[in-house]
Amino acid sequence: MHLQRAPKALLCAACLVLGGTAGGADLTGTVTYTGPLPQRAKVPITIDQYICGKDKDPDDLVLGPKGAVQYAVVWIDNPPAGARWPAEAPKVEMDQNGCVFVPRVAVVPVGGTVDFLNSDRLLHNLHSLSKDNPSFNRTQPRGRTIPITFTKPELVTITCDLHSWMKSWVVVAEHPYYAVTDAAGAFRIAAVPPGKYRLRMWHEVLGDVSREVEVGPQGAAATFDIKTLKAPVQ
Ligand SMILES: [Cu+2]
Repeated sequence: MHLQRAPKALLCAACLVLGGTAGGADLTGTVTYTGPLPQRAKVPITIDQYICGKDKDPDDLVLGPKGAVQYAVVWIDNPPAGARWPAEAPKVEMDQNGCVFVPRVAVVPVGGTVDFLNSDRLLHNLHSLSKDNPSFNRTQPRGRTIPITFTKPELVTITCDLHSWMKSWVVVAEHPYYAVTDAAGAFRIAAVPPGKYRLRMWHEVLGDVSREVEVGPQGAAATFDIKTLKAPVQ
């Protein structure tokens, strides 16, 4: 059966699985940075150049056309009552590939597991700077998968002690109304029931910003246009 012609009841069953709530519409938008930026230099790489290269672009603020910000986290701070992750939450992986974490930011449900991978032909390390979740500090040879389960809501910084420039974040989320912006700065939070919400955005150098948004039966769109840096960029 073609999905577009599926009976309404069937589509609604899909909504339940995906969003954890009955019905709702997309809350979409973009995150941009259109403020001043200092001259940014390449990040020099002094070890393991045969895999890691000689230098790399700074990745603490990744900008696309028109100031599009990648890897901003956007979420509903006051989620609808009964918001919960579906029983079959999506599998989350974070690779170390070319001596960077891919993706730089990942969202995992509370109680969920991130499979940390190493695709590089060298030794990496996983070092969490977590406070609410147990911290971990593990060496990671090539090809070894290290599954880590996160049990408390937290924004966890992950580093590799062997390569000082390597950094990533795991967002341990209590409900599914979270999104991470793509290369076009776009986010999409699916199946949001109509209502008024406080939408929050966090980014490592742009800080933590919130705004009110009203979601109707057709959904809503929201823009975060940031003009000042909250932390120095590389
Ligand atoms: Cu490393």
